[in-house]
Amino acid sequence: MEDNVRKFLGEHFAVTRRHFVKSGLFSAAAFASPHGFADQIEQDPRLQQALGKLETWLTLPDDFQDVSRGKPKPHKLDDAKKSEVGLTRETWKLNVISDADNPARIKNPLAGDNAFTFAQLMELAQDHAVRFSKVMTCLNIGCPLGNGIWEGVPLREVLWKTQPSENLRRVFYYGYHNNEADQMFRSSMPVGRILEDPHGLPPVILCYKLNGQWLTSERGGPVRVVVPEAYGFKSIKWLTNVVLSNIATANDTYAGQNNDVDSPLKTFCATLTAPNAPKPNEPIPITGWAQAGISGLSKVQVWVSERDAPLPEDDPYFTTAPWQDATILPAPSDYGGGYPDGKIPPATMGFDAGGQPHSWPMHLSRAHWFYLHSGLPAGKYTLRCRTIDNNGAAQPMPRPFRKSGHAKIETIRFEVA
Ligand SMILES: Nc1nc2c(c(=O)[nH]1)N[C@H]1C(S)=C(S)[C@@H](COP(=O)(O)O)O[C@H]1N2
Ligand SMILES: [Mo]
Repeated sequence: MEDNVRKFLGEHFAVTRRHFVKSGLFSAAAFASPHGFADQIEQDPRLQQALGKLETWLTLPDDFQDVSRGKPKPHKLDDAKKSEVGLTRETWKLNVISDADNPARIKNPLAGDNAFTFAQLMELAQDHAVRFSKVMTCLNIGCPLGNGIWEGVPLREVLWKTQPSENLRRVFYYGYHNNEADQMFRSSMPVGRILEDPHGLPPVILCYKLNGQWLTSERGGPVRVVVPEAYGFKSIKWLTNVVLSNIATANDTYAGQNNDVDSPLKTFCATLTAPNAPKPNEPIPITGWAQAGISGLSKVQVWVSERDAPLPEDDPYFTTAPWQDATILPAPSDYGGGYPDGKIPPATMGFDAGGQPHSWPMHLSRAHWFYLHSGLPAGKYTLRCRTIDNNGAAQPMPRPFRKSGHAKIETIRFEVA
């Protein structure tokens, strides 16, 4: 590189770096290495623009996409009605009872005058509250709904209050559904998952805060279930009833719609900024998001092929294609999400006392990535992107089935002209 060019880039880069550090997308440390990905950012203003458009790591509670059922949707009820049916913190009541059809033996059902209240939840929270990050993703939608820090009390703390002794194998639960049986949306978990956390997983919680703010009605407040490793349908909103049962199998409402209701989150990715009519031989900035499923996220990769070139035979998932590694963005300096200082609060699982992540990308959360393609001659092309999990499995494996959650390799067609 010519010295004067280097000098120009140096000055320009200082401005870029300040901009990105200030915007919170990168920490100053991320820019410290002279020949890392920062070089690519330095050299391409359109990549800078695309990165500048990325959402913060945490989604603002109001920016989550909504998957709510009900006529009317419970969060659309007026305040008086919400108060009447227990959808406010002041009036919320949770029943925790035995299943009449498959009874579990419990000594102390929580119902009627003995129903569990929000004040009691807050009492438990003093000693038992936990918070952790989780990406909320619908099994049937191809992109995450939002990434947040969810705070709550482990469901087992409330379960033990019922004094169960035997015949308890499954816990199912549902929320307010306008008191119409056919509007009920129910999920279930094996009791073992509620009582004990597999290595590295946070507990199943009764969640009352998202990103440090009271859970809004739209997000399922005052209280919803959050299952860290599960798709969204296990995280029941406007929770009103938990049923302790001796039923041996899942009885989720979602099972009736051909969904694999035991499928934990998959690792997958897609683009956010895709090639947009690039000019010949000009660099092509690409950005996207990725979800770290239960088996983690080790790489995002992209592959650009000529549209008319034959595809590899007997290789439906393109495992032998010349995939290129993209850059997964490092932990940001500003996590966003509505935290006033953009910092992760103390005692958040997965982060140290200073708010630094123990590992990155964060397990069961969303990451962002970019790739700067060096440019292509005029022609028609296909861009694909995929993830590699921590076991070395490439998307859409190891569970390619659509109704176990979306993990299809994204395919984008574009033309260089
Ligand atoms: N009570 C109730 N809880 C529910 C649902 C619902 O329709 N009713 N939808 C579920 C589904 S399918 C998903 S994907 C998540 C979405 O959470 P969100 O709307 O907060 O983004 O909520 C789940 N919890
Ligand atoms: Mo969903």
